[in-house]
Amino acid sequence: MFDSITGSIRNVVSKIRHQDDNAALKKAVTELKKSLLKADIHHKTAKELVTNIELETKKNGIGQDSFLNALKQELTTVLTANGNQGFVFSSTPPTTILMTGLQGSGKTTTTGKLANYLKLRKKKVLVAAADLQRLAAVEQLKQIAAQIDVDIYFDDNETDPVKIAIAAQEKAKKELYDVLLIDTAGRLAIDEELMLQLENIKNSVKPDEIFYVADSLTGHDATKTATTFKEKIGIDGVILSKYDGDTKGGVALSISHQVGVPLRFIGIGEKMPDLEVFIPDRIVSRLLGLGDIEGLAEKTSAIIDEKKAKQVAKKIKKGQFNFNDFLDQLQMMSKLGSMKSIIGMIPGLSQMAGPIKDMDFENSDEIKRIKAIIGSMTPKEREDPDLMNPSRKRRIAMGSGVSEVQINKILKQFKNASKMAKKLSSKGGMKGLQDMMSQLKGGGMPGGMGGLPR
Ligand SMILES: Nc1nc2c(ncn2[C@@H]2O[C@H](COP(=O)(O)OP(=O)(O)O)[C@@H](O)[C@H]2O)c(=O)[nH]1
Ligand SMILES: [Mg+2]
Repeated sequence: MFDSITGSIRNVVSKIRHQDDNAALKKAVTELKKSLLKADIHHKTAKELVTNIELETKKNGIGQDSFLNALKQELTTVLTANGNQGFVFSSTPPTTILMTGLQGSGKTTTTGKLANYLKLRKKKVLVAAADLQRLAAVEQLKQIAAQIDVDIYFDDNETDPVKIAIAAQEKAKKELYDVLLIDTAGRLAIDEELMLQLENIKNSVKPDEIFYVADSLTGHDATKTATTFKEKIGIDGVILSKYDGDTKGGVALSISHQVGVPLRFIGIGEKMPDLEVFIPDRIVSRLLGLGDIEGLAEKTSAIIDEKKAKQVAKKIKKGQFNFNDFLDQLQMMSKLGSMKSIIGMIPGLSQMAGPIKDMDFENSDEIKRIKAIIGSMTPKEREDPDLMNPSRKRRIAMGSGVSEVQINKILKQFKNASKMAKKLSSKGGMKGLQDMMSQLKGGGMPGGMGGLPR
């Protein structure tokens, strides 16, 4: 996610030697500044950052360690604007969040992603369709809500978004929802009418927080429009959407420093799991190539059912891992989002991950094929992989529309996967995982629990 910035930082750090002189340090920070600017970090932020890093490094004696420490400290400072981090619940539920932003910035999608994020953390969430501007807006939110199985408030006969917001809040209070997310209308550019409408909604429902969804592909404009929204209606946080398409990536590092409100989440894809909470310490760790184990643990613990995971682990050890378990694993992986979003969180992995980066657990054709195949098996076959024989395979091929050759290939992959999972569970932990990943990288091998062929 921060690949290119992490790369340039690593490059600069590697050039600093123990007991280097001022000139060498100067050269390093100049190079750092250049790459930060190239990544679209705001020039004021870049300047402040390198000035402070230079000062701080000198204070502690020039060397790689002191440079790294200064880098860590100053990056954290720049990323930490005053205000809340992540999602904060009000002491008097429902926590009401107003979602704002320009048209097309990703408000509706992000409303769904946030609802999904909260639902996975066992919260009762209501979303409200208060964008009555665009014809299809309500329908879009309905579809998203159905997809993630979250309740929605809408009223096809109402034309006033303020009334929708008020009625949604009443419902949320009465029916004891933990969180209410209100999706609002955007415009192509900031205009008075839009601001007035948001102001009216704000005054009527008194949201706990107002989030501004900024499209990271608009580069420096994202910072500018967020500032205007802050001045006009007051915002408590920024969510940066479409970060997956942003090859430069620097906006994420300077937006909170420039706007003066924290960056709370980043959107890293079109699908519902593609949302990352933005916690400065963790991001700095990733920027320095040190991974984010804490973030990974948080993410997986919300998704992976621990009891089930233990059962599966037991089965694997006993060699009883079957197709039902395999399907379960696949489904769990699809909730985690793309592999890309996970890799940067594991120390050292982003450098060696190569081909598995683009793995997509939800949509790849391979996974669809696997699901079709398992869907065409009888319950007995799913329980007992050893039952497979040529005539059963022929029947499954007919049922699933997948060729026998491919079925053979996938069965072999399944065998490898359970073998590797067995190895992994006996080795345990990080070492096993890294072995698995390097094997994946090296031979294009399928495998691991839910680790899949490309
Ligand atoms: N790749 C990518 N696309 C996104 C992301 N967030 C939103 N989008 C897409 O951006 C487009 C506009 O999103 P939408 O939620 O309708 O914007 P709204 O007008 O602000 O409500 C849609 O096609 C979304 O799928 C993201 O984080 N990554
Ligand atoms: Mg919308």
